Amino acid sequence: MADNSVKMEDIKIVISGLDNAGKTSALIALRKKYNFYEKVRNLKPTIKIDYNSFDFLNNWTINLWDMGGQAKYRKIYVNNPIYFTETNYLYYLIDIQDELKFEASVRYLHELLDIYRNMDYSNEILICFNKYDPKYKTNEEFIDRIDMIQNLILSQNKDMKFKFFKTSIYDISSLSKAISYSLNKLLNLVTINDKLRNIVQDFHCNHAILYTDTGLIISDYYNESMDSRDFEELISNKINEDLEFFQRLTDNQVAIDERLSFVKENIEYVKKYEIQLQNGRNIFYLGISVPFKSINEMKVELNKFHDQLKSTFN
Ligand SMILES: Nc1nc2c(ncn2[C@@H]2O[C@H](COP(=O)(O)OP(=O)(O)O)[C@@H](O)[C@H]2O)c(=O)[nH]1
Ligand SMILES: [Mg+2]
Repeated sequence: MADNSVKMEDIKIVISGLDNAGKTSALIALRKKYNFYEKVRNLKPTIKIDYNSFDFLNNWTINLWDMGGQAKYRKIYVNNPIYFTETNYLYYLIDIQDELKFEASVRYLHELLDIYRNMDYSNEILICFNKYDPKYKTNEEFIDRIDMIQNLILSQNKDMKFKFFKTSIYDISSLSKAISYSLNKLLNLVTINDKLRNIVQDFHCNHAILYTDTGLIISDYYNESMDSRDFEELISNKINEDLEFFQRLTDNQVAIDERLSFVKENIEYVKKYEIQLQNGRNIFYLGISVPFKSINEMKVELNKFHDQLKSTFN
């Protein structure tokens, strides 16, 4: 029998931070996307390490190591750096609501950074200011706090690279953006990014966002004249809506090829793409906001997009 199996490459992502930073919740929220709040409220502290894994585009197995953050476990990890070997990406969550723990959190981060300095980790360290719930978005105190911690981390670790995110389980798009950022580095997205930019510019769209069926954001492009705060919020809401929609389709095994709705003078259009592979298939959704009058022309363009996806992802 011919062996059609394609070897999946393992990617190790370590999710660390003090206990109660929201690590386990973030992973549950990312996976479930809706109706998870009850589950998250009743979480017990993670015992040592929780492993989660999922397939990414039929090419990678993403292994998430949720490192229980209680002091006794932190001590075990720090004394046994073997836990951290072969990390592809380190995410570190800081609970932005718990002022009393900032110092301890930065201290533990520095312990981890010392371990990673002695390993050949050359990627960015991904820092999430977590529990930055939508209601705090305009809160000056929170913004100042985040600035302060960010500057502290940067000034004390000039030899390392960082990328900062503001995340919350009450805004799944923020979590999806954070995790997608590192996974997208595994891909060569130049053609896809260019294509989305061209579509948005040529058809005067507000946005175009390409997702996997598991809700990772592969590529996105926004109309540059719309970079206000309001627009950012609008887009987050839009992404959250899309993510819930895709997840509900999967959970209920509903197959649709497109969806169309009207928002003011625009059409919000979602198109599903299936790319057949030797060892399965990749499913993508493209969400796009296009002026009403251009929808027919746009649909022709989006049919062509299938070929670009195919040449990039198989
Ligand atoms: N307000 C808010 N609470 C959160 C968020 N994420 C987690 N929590 C709460 O924080 C507590 C600890 O979460 P958990 O995931 O167990 O933290 P862990 O110890 O880092 O794994 C739980 O009660 C969650 O409901 C968030 O984004 N915003
Ligand atoms: Mg936990």
